Amino acid sequence: MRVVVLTGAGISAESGVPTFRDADGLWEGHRVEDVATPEAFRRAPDTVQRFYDARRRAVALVAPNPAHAALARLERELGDELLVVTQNIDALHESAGSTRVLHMHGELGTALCSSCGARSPAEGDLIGRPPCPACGDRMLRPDVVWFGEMPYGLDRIDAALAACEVFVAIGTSGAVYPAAGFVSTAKARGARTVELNLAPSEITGLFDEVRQGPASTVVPAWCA
Ligand code: BJW
Repeated sequence: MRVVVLTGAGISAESGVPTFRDADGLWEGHRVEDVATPEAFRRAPDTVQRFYDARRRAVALVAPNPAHAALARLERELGDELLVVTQNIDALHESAGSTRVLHMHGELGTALCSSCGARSPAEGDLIGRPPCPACGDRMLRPDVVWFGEMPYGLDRIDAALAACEVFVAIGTSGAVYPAAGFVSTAKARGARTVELNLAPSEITGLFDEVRQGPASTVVPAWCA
């Protein structure tokens, strides 16, 4: 059975990683669209860098929860018939043992050189602006996808959506495109669509099946 799983911030919430748009979310008091942009980085690079450095330090201290573990087990059963497309920039899927993970909004663990495009490990803080190991420019930025930028891996995602029999969205609000459009793409190509979320999302009505509850409970139950 070919399965595409789309994950959002909700799957990492019970590991202690804040979501974006919930009441106690990361961007509370700000419109995400005003902060997560290349313009915001150009205006205040050190502030934005400090914010991602703090998040990198915070996710280094958290552990995967039973939802991440259930998806890793599912991969061991399905092999290359499963693709996890995550919008999350933490590495909790990998920590749980998943290997077929596509980070469409980038990763906290790498830095991107705005000058030459090379990626390098971002293990410590980047606020001191270390030079790019490939070209030497001090143009490193977080390797994340902000509004107005092209998400990673869209061709591979599109091919997987076209071929999948089941599409599952876990812990995502459906507020951000193109990820919010994947359910319609998968459905148009014949897949059964399932939403697993604590609460109704902006696109709940598009799914064939909806299961509500915390990811640490509903994901293992769905995978079983
Ligand atoms: C639980 C739980 C528990 C809580 N258990 N659940 C129409 C079509 C195409 C594009 C656009 C469009 N209209 C506008 C656009 C442009 C724009 C966009 O979407 N804007 C919106 C404001 C409408 N999109 C873009 O600019 C994207 N690029 C782009 O479109 O390129 C051109 C293109 C065109 C056409 C095709 C293809 C490409 C780029 C978007 C980049 C988003 N970047 C961010 C920041 C990344 C770095 C970082 O982490 O800081 O990504 S914003 C932020 O939102 C982050 C997330 O990945 C993303 C989604 O958030 P998510 O994961 O859904 O979190 P929340 O907080 O919103 O929801 C949490 C959910 O969990 C809730 O549902 C809770 O109920 C649930 N939950 N606890 C289970 N315990």
